[in-house]
Amino acid sequence: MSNKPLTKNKQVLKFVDESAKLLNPSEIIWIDGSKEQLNTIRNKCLKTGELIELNQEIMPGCYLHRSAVNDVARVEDRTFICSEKKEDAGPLNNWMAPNEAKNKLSILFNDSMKGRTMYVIPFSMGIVGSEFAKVGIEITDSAYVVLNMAIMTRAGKECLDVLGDSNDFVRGLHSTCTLNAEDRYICHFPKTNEIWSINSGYGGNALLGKKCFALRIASNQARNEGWMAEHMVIMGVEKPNGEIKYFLAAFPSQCGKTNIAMLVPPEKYLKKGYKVWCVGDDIAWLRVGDDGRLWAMNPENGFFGVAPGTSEKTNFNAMKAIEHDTIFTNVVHDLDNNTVWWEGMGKECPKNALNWKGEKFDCNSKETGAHANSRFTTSCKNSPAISIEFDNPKGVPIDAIIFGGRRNDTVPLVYGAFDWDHGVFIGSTIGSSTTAAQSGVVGVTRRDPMAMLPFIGYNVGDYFKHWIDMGKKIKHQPKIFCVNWFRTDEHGKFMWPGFGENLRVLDWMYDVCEGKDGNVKKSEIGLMPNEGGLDIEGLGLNGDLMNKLMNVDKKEWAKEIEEIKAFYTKINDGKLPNELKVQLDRLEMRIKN
Ligand code: GTP
Ligand code: SPV
Ligand code: MN
Repeated sequence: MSNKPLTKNKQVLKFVDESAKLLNPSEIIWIDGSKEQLNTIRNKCLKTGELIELNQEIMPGCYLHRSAVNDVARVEDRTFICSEKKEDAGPLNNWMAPNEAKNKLSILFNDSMKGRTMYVIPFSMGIVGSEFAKVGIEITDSAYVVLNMAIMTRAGKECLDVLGDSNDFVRGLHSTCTLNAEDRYICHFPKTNEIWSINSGYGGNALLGKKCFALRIASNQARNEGWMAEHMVIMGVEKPNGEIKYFLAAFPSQCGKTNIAMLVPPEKYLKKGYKVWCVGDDIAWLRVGDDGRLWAMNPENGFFGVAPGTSEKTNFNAMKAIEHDTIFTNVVHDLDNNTVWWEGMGKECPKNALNWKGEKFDCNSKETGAHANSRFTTSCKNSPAISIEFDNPKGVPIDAIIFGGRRNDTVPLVYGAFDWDHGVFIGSTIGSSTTAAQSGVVGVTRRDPMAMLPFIGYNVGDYFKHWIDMGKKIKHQPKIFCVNWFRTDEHGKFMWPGFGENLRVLDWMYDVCEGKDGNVKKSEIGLMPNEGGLDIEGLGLNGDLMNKLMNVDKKEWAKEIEEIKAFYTKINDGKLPNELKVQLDRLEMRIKN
């Protein structure tokens, strides 16, 4: 039942032929992007049980998927950068020699699609045919991956049309094979723009356009071509006068990117006329424009958002977006009305339901019903707050870059960098508590530079250097800030209300970008809001709590500096830019004085 190739491009045909020889599928389906074809594939999934049709009256176009129980998150320990030289992968990546990886994985890929359909997905990261977009082709045996890629990227025949005869496309080879976790590998070949992923069907392991291409491979391309690929939100903050400034925010996985990208202003701000627009919630490709500003575009077309904690209160726009045409993965299945549920949804726990594994769910059970890394896949266009610039191939000009992490101590609610290099230093040293987005221990603090620890596709020292060098090329540099929504009191409770109220912090930044220096004072670690600079009216936060939120504790910072030193030592194989060493020395001096 194979369909005809959708291109005459010899390189593409060669890639597909060679893959088919290795994988030995029973049929080959080229994804043209049409509704009809996706419908056929969806119907097939309903028959095989890969998808469960949800209540089409309440949630039209919505489906539930359960992944294998051993396959629920990215696997950083099985993710490899296969550069020719080990040094080029650097100290923070797993490395395998390209030949070794290919030999090892070829054995696993061999015949792995026997009796299965091989799908060929042509897709574009960025607006199809635009100057800043890049084409990829993912070969996969997972219909679930096809349906997700059709939401997360711009997929279909037109991507091949714009590719023409060109050999400039990323080759992604993916097979769920046996889902054996011991033979799970996510390998990247930066030199040849290839990705080989086997034995996982989940998220960033399998939707190859996302972390594998748009960050790990693209960070290499970006470095070579003079741009940047970052794990960042792109959002517009509109003031009551109608002016919009665009911000980037880099937070590690499960630290609030989707939430801030879709932020709903608090009542008081809404009334004044503030609006927030989402351009992207996870990945940003950044370039310097002819105007000397930094421009950002979202290479993705959908949101692959964390479900637990998403409610009308925390993320109204996401709740709206997922009302229709959405795939839910590993959430609770409410059998009474055939809908979905998760912890923190703000709705009563369903009495008659199945947990993420498909077992009877008891609301009193200690285990959560939805997996902590359960997700929804939905089109960006579904969000009521999507920016009108979303389809602008040039993207948007950036005024501020925000770094952040999940820290229960040390790091205050907000501070700003003195200048670009100081901002790069702050980004390079971000620490964050690990979450369920990656397999491994949850809740330990680790350095996650620029929220890119698992995504920098080359040597981290070179990556920092690239950040410093880019700063020199940007005539009108964005201001750089650091935030921490997660500081806790002595009872372990978050002190800052977060979510919509984060707009208050963004508003302070906005004014700093406008040069309103009256709102700013200097501290040992950077610029901070002065008395009254940050609007906390109506939050019920007393002065004492605010002091705790903003406090720079010298003892904690002395410890922080030691941790940064240890981290820098780990990456210092002569590659750590001197600019960052200087910044560390300066911070140490300021804290000691
Ligand atoms: P990835 O998709 O993994 O890259 O994650 P993300 O950075 O988009 O994280 P997301 O916005 O999905 O948030 C993850 C978790 O953080 C959710 O459980 C949210 O409820 C919670 N969260 C987000 N923003 C805030 C905040 O301002 N304060 C607090 N306390 N929690 C937050
Ligand atoms: C993340 O973990 O940062 C995600 C989800 O956005 S995944 O697609 O699995 O990478
Ligand atoms: Mn992410």
